[in-house]
Amino acid sequence: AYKFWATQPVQKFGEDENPDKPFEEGPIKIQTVDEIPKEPSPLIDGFEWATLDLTKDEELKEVYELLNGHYVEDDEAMFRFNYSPSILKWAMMPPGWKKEWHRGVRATQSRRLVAFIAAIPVELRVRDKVIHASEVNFLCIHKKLRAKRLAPVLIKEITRLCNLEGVFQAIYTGGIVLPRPVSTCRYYHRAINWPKLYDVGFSHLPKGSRPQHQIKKYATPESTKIKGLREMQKKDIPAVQKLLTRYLAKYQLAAEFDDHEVEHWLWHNSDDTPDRVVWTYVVEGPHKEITDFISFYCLESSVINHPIHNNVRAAYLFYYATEVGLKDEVDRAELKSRLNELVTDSLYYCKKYKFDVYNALSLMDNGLFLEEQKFGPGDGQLHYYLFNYKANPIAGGVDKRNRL
Ligand code: YNC
Ligand code: MG
Repeated sequence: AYKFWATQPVQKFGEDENPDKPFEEGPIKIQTVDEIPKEPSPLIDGFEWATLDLTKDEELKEVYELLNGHYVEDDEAMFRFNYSPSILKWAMMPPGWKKEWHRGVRATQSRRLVAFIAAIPVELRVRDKVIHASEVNFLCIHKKLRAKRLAPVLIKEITRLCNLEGVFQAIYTGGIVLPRPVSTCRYYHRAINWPKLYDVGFSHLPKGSRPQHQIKKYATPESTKIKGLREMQKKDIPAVQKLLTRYLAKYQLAAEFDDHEVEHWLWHNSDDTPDRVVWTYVVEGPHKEITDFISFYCLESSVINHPIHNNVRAAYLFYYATEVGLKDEVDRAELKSRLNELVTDSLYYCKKYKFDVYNALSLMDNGLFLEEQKFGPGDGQLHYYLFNYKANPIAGGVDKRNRL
């Protein structure tokens, strides 16, 4: 098993797995840019490499259509992620993005895009070390070309393209088990539009319950409660950046964001994007200081073969931070109550912007509010992987000992 992965610089199952014997963390294989081939490996006959220019609407649309028809589905093939063109730009064109890292495969005759993989730059902190890395995502192969060992070819190509830019480490996530997760999270879901989620088969009626009871259970607040809560504005970027950086410092695995990245990932510029991707709310204190913020982004899923509903509109809880979690002696009870207030208020906005469900992972401090906010565990797991970096395991967040 893992014929391809066994050849790659990743940690193997059964190696260095004694929790009582932590090891020194760092790169697995050391290389320099001049050892890296300047040309891609050849593809099988009839296919060729293509760099996709996502600043061109036609090429963005090609990626959108490939993913819309062939990207990640749930185990029962009821839902498939439907990343909108604006979300794809947001996800693949953050500060420092490179056109070369949007790599595709075309059928030579028809010119049709049949496979894709992407990377973005990320400064990744693993415990006390910061790695100049990439994040690999959107690996997708047309359904008719599956199980032909094309995925390893795409993965080796994106590795080559990262290496050529001096990047030798990467982070990636997936629902499947590969050698070897550095951390594993579970997905949690909080129903907002319960009748629709029930209709599409996402939510079930618990034994002995009635629809009316579920609808009541998942009612959302009539208004927000936190004093000083308002939408993030451009002027808030430096304050949000500082607060986020201080908050993320307590986790063992996190990205580092500068002001430009905070602007890109968290601030919604109402002047452009036709369909909105991200919502961020800050709390402004009496002296104009930003004491908290919370954010979520929109990612729809297509409902496969349903007579009435075509899509489910999901909000994904994104970053948050609060001064309450930053005192020298953090009072868990106080943090818990503040996070619950923030999430409750964000739920008000999820409802206002017509989301059907609010999704979150068992990471950061989410274990402090998931249950109270009526998030229930889903079937999906999300495994986190590091490429060419050896690290001791990092526990997910619902286990409170050791948080991601
Ligand atoms: C996967 N998701 O194990 P072995 S997540 C990594 N991530 O290799 P074939 C995967 N590897 O076991 P198919 C993988 N899925 O023999 C499969 N593999 O060692 C491995 N689905 O290749 C698998 N998107 O071409 C096996 O498989 C080998 O035709 C088999 O293609 C797979 O984006 C796939 O779920 C996933 O489009 C493309 O099923 C296809 O089945 C598909 O015969 C629907 O491949 C969409 C989907 C995956 C979403 C994602 C993260 C990708 C990370 C890739 C690894 C990056 C490493 C870092 C590189 C940069 C380094 C630097 C610097
Ligand atoms: Mg294949």
